[in-house]
Amino acid sequence: MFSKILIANRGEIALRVVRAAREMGVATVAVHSTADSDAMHVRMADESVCIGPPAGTQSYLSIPAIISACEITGAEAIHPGYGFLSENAQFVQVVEDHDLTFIGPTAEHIRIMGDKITAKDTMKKLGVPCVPGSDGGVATLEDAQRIGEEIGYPVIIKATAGGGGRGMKVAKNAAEMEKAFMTARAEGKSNFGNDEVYIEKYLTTPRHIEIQVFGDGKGRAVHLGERDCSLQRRHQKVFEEAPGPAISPEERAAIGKTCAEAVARINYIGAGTIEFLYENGEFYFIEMNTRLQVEHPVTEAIFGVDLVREQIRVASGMDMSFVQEDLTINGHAIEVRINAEKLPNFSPCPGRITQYHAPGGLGVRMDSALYDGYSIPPYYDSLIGKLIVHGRDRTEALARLKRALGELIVDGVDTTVPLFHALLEEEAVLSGGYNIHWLEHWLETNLGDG
Ligand code: MV4
Repeated sequence: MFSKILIANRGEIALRVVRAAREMGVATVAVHSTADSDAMHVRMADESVCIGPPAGTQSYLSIPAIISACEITGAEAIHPGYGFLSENAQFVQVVEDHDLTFIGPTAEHIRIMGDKITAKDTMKKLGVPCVPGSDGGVATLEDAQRIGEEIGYPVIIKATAGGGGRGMKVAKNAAEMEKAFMTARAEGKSNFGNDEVYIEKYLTTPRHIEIQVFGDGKGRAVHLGERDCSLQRRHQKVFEEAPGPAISPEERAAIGKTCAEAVARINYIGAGTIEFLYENGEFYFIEMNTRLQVEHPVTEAIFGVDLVREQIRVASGMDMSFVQEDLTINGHAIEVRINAEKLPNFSPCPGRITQYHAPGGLGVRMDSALYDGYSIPPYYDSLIGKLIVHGRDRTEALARLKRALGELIVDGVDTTVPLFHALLEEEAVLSGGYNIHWLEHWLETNLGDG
């Protein structure tokens, strides 16, 4: 096991990693920008290093600064959290070149899954069900039009370097193909320096279901069921739950086995998420995320495992602390993302927290780096906390969520808390009968958003 690890991140996820490491007897190094000198992750870690000015590009994304921080503190491994350098294959290469350990997958796995055509091709060969569409990239408009006719409209054109909703265009019919194809290519070129695109059948009313997988890098892997993350706004998740209200135990076991076997075959190491669209009882692979996700706590709640602890274990060469048969689901968990944002437009709302009180009690977990008097800097993501509730069933989890939201006090800035109070009055949320479009329609109707 490592003696000391460095956390190349900030906010609640940096705290999350400090907590896991401390329970394992592993010392932690926080890194921070000059804007984060007073941040909670700096206070809670064993030691800290200032790595640059406020801009993420000059601090949390600065590979030389982070490697230097490892060298001066003697940290042996780096946990990247999510975002920032967590899915940067070049960073992983540099980490390894300095004889440090990246707590996450290999550069090669990150590279494969970062290119969406390669990811899909890889998953297809591993037996994972994919959305029908082009076989690889589509180079010309003529090919795009032919494929449109073959698979039938509507279709979606996606940039291979995109993902998470960036660089996608829908063509509802043949007449829309030219514009959609050209725009997707142009956006791929300008946003990612890569104009390669692929085409899929456009699924009109799916749910976003993602399977949590975990590998030891030695050919063993498990799945930890699914999360339903369909409630999103502009590709930002706002409410996530596990298990998925639409997924049966038989479906979970089958897709979970497929995913676990797939990642075992490629010797995947660490936490991964295989994203699917789910429609009419079928799963369709769209992307794989090679990182710990923001919403990992709902999976931790229902399986009773510490995913960050497992990440650190396997990165140090140890085995996972469980096998598939040990992993059984207990109850239901829901996470809501508390953002410092002003409704109805979700505009960022940084500023000073005049009062903070975290909810507590049975089945309540608040992952946040807030404290009384803290000033939320304007330079980073607006996520300031995640409220995760766990109950014996979905009904209990919903009641607990409402109760916990009522206890939460975040004064001084606007937050997304009022949105959750309102959503908990909605039949579609209470019944779990939503899809990926439900929230955006609701926001338009109820807040005039969009
Ligand atoms: C799709 C789709 C419909 N059909 N692919 C958006 C994010 C990226 N991960 C994939 N996305 C989509 N891909 C096919 N073939 C609809 C979306 C999509 C979506 C997916 C998940 C959650 C929210 C979404 C909102 C709009 C569109």
